[in-house]
Amino acid sequence: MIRPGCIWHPIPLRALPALTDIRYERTADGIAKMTICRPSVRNAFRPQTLRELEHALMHARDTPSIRLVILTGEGTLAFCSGGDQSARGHGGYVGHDGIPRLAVLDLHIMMRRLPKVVIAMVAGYAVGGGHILHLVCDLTVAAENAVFGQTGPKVGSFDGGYGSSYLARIVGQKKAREIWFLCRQYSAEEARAMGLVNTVVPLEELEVETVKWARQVLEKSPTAIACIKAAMNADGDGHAGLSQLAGEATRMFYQSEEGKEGKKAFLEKRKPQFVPYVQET
Ligand code: S0N
Repeated sequence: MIRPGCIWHPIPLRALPALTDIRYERTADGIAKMTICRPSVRNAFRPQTLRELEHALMHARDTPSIRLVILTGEGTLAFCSGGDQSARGHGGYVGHDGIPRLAVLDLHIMMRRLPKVVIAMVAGYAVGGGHILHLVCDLTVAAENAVFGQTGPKVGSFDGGYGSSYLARIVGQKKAREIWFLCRQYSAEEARAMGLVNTVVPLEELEVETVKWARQVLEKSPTAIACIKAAMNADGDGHAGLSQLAGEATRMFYQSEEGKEGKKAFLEKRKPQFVPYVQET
């Protein structure tokens, strides 16, 4: 028999390296901004970019004083041009470790599950996987120079997840098929007309207007916002969506006297007294 002590070795958890592909900043009043900083490739994402965005999203989720996230791209030419084609190998995008992955799908889910609003601030191209990134955001503020579209069938890729079914929910089946089958580019105004973006503003007003939208959200009840986001996602996200929505209910239940009584009774090794909390329905 192998003694457990002989085969098990601790796994050192490496601290995340300094950010190279994104900038992560915040305002004093609780707005975080994540900027993809790869302008020489129109802010295309590689595995490292996605890893950094995931790390920043986890930080935003776990920091109560951060109440909203703005996702954007460096410069005025592109929000994001999707997966970096030079990092694309067989079976996914290859990072430093040489393993091909389709990690952007995890990022989509993290953005959907974040109980805080995510606003896409789009200048220039939001195409391919970059188009899906803005799609998955809760709101999109676009500059007049913004250009939207899918490129997958031109470059030999496609997103059958949120990039297809959720897109069709937003713009309708016919339009979504047009977007994917023809791979056309759409102006900011065309995107607004099909419900893909919330508002279009002059490029020089993009950040001011996005922060204005963000601050209007910040004035609202954070619990109401978290619950409504979870509720809107629930029908598209199946059990995972229901779990997120129910998680918000659980969080509130934990804060109630009834919820606290269950825990207190367990720790005091007595029977819980739930009778005072019986409600008439
Ligand atoms: C963005 C476009 C329209 C900009 O055109 P413009 O302004 O004329 O500039 P260019 O001269 O074309 O580009 C400037 C430089 O940037 C490089 N570059 C641009 N985009 C990319 C890119 N995506 N990857 C790598 N490099 C890029 C150019 O090569 C050029 O470099 P230099 O200066 O050295 O010549 C135009 O550039 C364009 O059409 N870009 C390609 C858009 C595209 O097809 N993107 C990929 C689409 N596919 C995906 O996004 C993958 C989806 C995905 O991620 C996924 C899907 C399902 C499941 C999982 C995944 C997953 O990966 O996890």
